[in-house]
Amino acid sequence: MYCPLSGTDEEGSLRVSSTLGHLEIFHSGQWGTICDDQWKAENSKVACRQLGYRFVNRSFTAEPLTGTSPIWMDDVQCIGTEESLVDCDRKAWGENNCQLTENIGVECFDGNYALLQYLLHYTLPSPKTKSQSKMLVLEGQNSQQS
Ligand SMILES: [Ca+2]
Repeated sequence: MYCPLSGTDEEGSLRVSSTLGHLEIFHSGQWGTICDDQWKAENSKVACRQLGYRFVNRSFTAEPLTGTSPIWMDDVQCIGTEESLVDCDRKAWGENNCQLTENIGVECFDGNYALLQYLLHYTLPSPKTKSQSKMLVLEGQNSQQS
């Protein structure tokens, strides 16, 4: 599940490509990508918060891009409390040693989705009735004897 496009054409604004899933940042009048070098969880946290989401699902290296999209950011190192990726330690705009195969992507979610994930992972199977338990024990004994 990708975050929807939510970028406005403002300096430092973020959006996520709905087709390839990579993160894009607006700088100097143009959307560009962010390199995955040294990417860490704190970076995703800041990115998701900036996009208007409460939680990070995961980050990943997105599908390679073809074309001439600028690689705006590289070696991003956030603490996790920054309001924007622009506030994180990083190389200067456009300075990078990356290819367009190294675009970082993020998946974010909000509170409701978090609850859903929680329920899916932690809902236990309903307790067995007494007779079902007995049957399972008998089957076990049979298999040991044969
Ligand atoms: Ca780098």
